Amino acid sequence: FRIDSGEAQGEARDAQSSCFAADLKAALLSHPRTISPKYFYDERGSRLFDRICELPEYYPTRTELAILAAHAGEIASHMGPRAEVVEFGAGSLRKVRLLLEAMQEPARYLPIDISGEHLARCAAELQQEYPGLDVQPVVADYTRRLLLPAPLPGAGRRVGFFPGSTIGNFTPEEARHFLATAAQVLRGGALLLGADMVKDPDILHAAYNDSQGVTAAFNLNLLARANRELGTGFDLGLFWHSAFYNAPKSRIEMHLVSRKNQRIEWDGECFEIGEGETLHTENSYKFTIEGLRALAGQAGFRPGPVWMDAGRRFCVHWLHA
Ligand code: AVJ
Repeated sequence: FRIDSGEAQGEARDAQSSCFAADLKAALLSHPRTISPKYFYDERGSRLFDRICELPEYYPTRTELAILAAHAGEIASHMGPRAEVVEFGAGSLRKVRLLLEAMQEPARYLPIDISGEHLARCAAELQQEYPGLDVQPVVADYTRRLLLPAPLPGAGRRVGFFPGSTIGNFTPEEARHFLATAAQVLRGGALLLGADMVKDPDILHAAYNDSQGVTAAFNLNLLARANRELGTGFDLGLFWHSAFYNAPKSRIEMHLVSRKNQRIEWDGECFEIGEGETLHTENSYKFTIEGLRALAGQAGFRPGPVWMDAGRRFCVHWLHA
């Protein structure tokens, strides 16, 4: 699973495309129609997500960065000397850099990501900046299985890093499953987990319905990507972006809503979508401190300190594995 050749990357990409085709087909045939948000992140989707993080309405990224910057020293002291950082998803070099700057002799950095090209770029960039750090990218879908290299001889704690409230994309059952797997591979170490908090729905609504329409473009990119990679012929003008807060489930839901009755012919099959019917593209769960600690506890972690911003918008948890 190491990146070692262009060929391996090509294979990984092809494998991803065929999963996308199968999952999209299954989504179109099911009711309700649901597809994993992991398919947002092709090259263009990753760029759109970077733009979301800069939006005035999208507070999570800058809030988490501020929390990490304010408490990096304390967090690093929990990590201890020669720690190894395992990052789930590799989109946030800025975040891990804040940790590495504060850590005492970081030993190794293992970013795990599904997108081989993005990962290779990020890893190479970081390796240049930290010549003494052992940077080993791992191309894998960390929601499926976690295979990590053995700890380095003489290494300190193995600390997982899962920032950005990506945990919010999982259903509670999926989150428990992911956390239980993470607890196993991090045993003896810890997980540093960033999570978006339950708050005024108006603030949440604005964050997922930005005035520049970048989130709408990000959502619609799922169909654009399908057109590019799978040859589905979706007319993007026939769908609108919908994002709303489902309070009983403490989650933002994103959907693509069909503006009219339409028929999609693809791969020798015909799919009908009625006016107002949706493709559910993302859940983004919001957490309370106690709710997240309980979830982590059920997965085998012992809850530790929690850092927050003054507005209690975002939280970063230290969880003992
Ligand atoms: C990357 C899953 C944390 O849920 O806020 C941003 C993705 N979707 N705007 C989030 C996202 C729409 C983001 N996560």
